[in-house]
Amino acid sequence: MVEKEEEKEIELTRLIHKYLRHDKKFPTVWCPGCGNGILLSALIRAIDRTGWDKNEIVMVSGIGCIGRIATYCDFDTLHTTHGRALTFATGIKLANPELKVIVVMGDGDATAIGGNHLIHAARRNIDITAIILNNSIYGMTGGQYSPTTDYGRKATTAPYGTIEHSFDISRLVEAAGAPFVARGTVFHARMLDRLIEKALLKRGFGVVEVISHCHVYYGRLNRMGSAVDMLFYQRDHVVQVEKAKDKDMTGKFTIGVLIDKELPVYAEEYEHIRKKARGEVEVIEKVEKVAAERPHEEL
Ligand SMILES: Cc1ncc(C[n+]2csc(CCOP(=O)(O)OP(=O)(O)O)c2C)c(N)n1
Ligand code: SF4
Repeated sequence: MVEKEEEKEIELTRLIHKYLRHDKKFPTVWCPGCGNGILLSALIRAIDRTGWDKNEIVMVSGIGCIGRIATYCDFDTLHTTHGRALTFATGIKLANPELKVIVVMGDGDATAIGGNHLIHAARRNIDITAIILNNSIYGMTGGQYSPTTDYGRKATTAPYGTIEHSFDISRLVEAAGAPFVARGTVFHARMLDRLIEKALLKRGFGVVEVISHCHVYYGRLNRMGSAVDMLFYQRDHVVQVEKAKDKDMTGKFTIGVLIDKELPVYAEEYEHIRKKARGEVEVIEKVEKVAAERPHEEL
């Protein structure tokens, strides 16, 4: 048992040294107990398992507490303007489709000011992984309600409870056309890294909605208790997607892989159009056809 614990610690130290700017940027700005740290560790575990070279990865984040994640990661990183992380990421991917582009956003960043970019990135099927940390509030700016704050819940801008109805982020991106959508929680930390790994390896726009907690604002204003109480809240309100059929889902949400399908990817289609415009496609298609018919001949 002790040996196992030691092994885990060694593994964690290895990941910290390999992937984080541990000697320059820590401690984080995050409040003790915030779910952001759990996401950070799940993310580096998932990245490590892909086997990707660090130099192939670009991490892009927006503004918000979770937006600071890019500061702590030792990849090529871009900490962009609020709501625009996906637009910067799209530019990077189109300029160099070989890069693995990971975008991390908060619920406010992704679905309020950046909502437009989110639905269009999903619709276009840009080959990017988008991780959306959903803590149901604007953490960084002091607890204003966001598009994911549940009806009736309190925020600093809704002291009597919000009268707006919340988005279901996963269903939103599914409806917009994303070929891979998963939802996890920071309570289910081990499952979370598996979901992120799947999204990273997915060809196309992969979205992972991560249900988390901001005990400092959302928790306090809505009397939900400590960070630990809020983690237990997540535990008690989820159903694994495979077990959700015929279950009463009132007040609950599903976790797991919600959508996984194949669709043409934007950067490849775009390259094809460029070749067509330059008159090169016909030639390439002809060469390929001849090669298939006469595999052993010199062309
Ligand atoms: C153009 C612009 N509008 C508004 C802001 C102020 N602002 C900074 S962070 C933030 C909300 C962050 O909330 P969320 O994306 O949910 O992330 P969290 O802090 O909860 O992790 C806002 C509105 C800004 N920085 N830039
Ligand atoms: S304000 Fe909320 S979201 Fe931001 S670091 Fe603190 S607990 Fe986390």
